[in-house]
Formats: sequence, C-alpha cells, structure tokens
Amino acid sequence: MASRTAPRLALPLACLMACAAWLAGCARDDGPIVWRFAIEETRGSVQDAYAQAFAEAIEARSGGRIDVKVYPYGTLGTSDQITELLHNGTLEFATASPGHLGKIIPELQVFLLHYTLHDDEATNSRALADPELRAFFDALYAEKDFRLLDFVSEGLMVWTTRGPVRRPADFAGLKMRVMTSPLLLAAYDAYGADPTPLPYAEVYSALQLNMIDAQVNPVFAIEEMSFYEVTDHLVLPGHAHFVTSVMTNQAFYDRLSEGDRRMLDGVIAELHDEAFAIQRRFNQERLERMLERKPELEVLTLDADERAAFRAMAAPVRDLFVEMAGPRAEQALTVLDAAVERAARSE
Ligand code: 6CS
Repeated sequence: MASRTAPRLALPLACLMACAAWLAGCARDDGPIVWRFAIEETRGSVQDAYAQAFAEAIEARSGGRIDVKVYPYGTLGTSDQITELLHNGTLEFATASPGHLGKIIPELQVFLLHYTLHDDEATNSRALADPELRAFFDALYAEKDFRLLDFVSEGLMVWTTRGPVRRPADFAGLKMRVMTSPLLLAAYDAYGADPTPLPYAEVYSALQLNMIDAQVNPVFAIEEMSFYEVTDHLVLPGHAHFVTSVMTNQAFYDRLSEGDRRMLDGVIAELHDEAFAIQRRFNQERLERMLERKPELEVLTLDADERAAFRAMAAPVRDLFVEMAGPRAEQALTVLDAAVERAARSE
C-alpha cells in the first residue's frame, strides 16, 4: 500500500468560530484562570473519570487559582474537531486516541496493530510510560504543535457483533465499524471484513439501522454507549488494547510559569496508575451491569487456537503499517516492541 500524506485538520470555519466564541464567553476576567479540557467520551466514562481527577488535583494544588472545565463528548464535536480546537488554542487540554489522531500523526497507528501490545494489561500500562517510547512520540506530537502529556490504557478491545465470530471466516463481508485512522481499514481487511470508519457518535444508530454489523471498543464504552442493546454477541479476541493520549497545546504549555508546569507534570505523572485502576474497575463493573440488563448477551472468549488464527492473519499488517505510516513507522514499531519487552521484564 502506498504511503499516505497526513490530512490537514479540517473543522469547518463557522463551527470553529462558534465554538471559540462560546468558550471565550465562558471565561470571566475577575475569576480564576480557566483551563478547558475536552474528552472524546461521555460523562461517566474512563476519560471523564480521568479528567475529573485531573481537575480536582489542579484546582486543589493551585489553591483555586485555576478552574478546570471538562467538556464531555457531544458538547464540542467529533474527536477530529476537538483536536482542531486544541490545535488553535481554543482548548488547553484534550484526549486524542490513535484511532483518530493517527490521521494526523501516522506513526501513532502502531498502537492499533493487533497482537502487538502485551496480553497483560498492567505490562502495557508500564510500557506506555516507558521513557524511550515517550521521547520518540514527544517529538512527533511537537512537530504538530501538541505536547504529549501521557498515554493511557483504557482496557481490552472487544467486538460486539450480531452473529457469533470465532474465526476469520466469520468476518467475510461483515461490516465492522472502526475509528477513522486508515490502519484500521487494513487491520480488518486482513480478516476479510468490510471495515467502515465512523465517528463515535454515529455508531449506535448505524448498528440500529443495520448500516454496520459490528463495532469494537472496550467493555465500559460498549455499556455506556449502549452498543450492546443493538448487538447480540460480545467477543473477546484479546487482539488489542484501547490506548488514548492526553495532550496540551504546545504554545500554552510554553507560556506556563515554571511552577505551573511542574504542578501540571506532577499531576499527570500521578494520574498514570490511577487511570489504569479506573479502567480496570469500570470494565469489570460495566460487564456485570450489561449482563444484568441483557442476560441473553452471549460472551465468547476465543481460545488459544482461535486467537492464533487471527494472530496469523494480522501479522502482515505490521508490514503494511511500515509502508503506510511514513519513514519513521519502522522505528515506531521497534520502539514499541522494545518498550513492551522492557515492561514485561520489569514485572
Ligand atoms: O470508538 C471510538 O471512536 C471511541 N472509543 C472510545 C472508547 N473512546 C474515544 C473514541 O473516540
């Protein structure tokens, strides 16, 4: 596959100006300084719990001098639109998942490769904080005027489907909704599926209207977005983990006083393990909740042989990633593999 040029950020001008004007109107001259934090998930999600913990810590440590306002998904637009608002300085903080941000920073799509992260979630969480991995991606974010603050793991990716899926052949012609980064098309093409990129907000109605047959997300998201209502099987293939990034506008970060920068960096470092604990709890609790509400939901955990069949078909996608994601893609893969290995050794 030929390498693709990363598309420009493209929020329609009228929408961008309306959001900027509205957000500017929310700031008060005489009140505390406002830091705006937009998340790609709704209230009650892992990202919401993270942003609320961030807000609490910053407000307490700044003695009320800084007020953090959290904007959940749905208030400011799609993931791409949130990224653009951060880019132009309308927002100070945002979450941005490789599944969408991979269109802007193609090397990030390394986190979307199947059977590449470690099976053990705690190992992955340590790998995401690996200093060499962080240094590599820090530079890529900086090239786009973003400052990467952290990578956060939100749990195992799970397929929700109408029919049972146990082997790659079950994917033949199946319309699988994926996030909008191009690597995800290659990942599901490899299984023979018909991958369909859509923004998060459109997934429920696309399932309901039979425009797609399946989607993939962590358990907590499947519960909170009610995707289980419009699908019948919950398939645990152990193929991928949902990773997001927390980022700020580089110019905003550079303007902070040294003290505020230290406070911010300290809060972010402390939240890494807390985020991991939050996602663990949310994913466990929400699975129980879904099964209470819909006991007929069938949970299929693929066994070692079934997983091996998917793993074999996913392997060539690593080469496709290297072709698609530009000259530093191979390095991204080496850096991630090494970080996972170091994390596994440091158990
Ligand atoms: O599937 C998506 O598009 C979204 N899924 C999650 C769990 N978080 C944000 C992302 O945009």
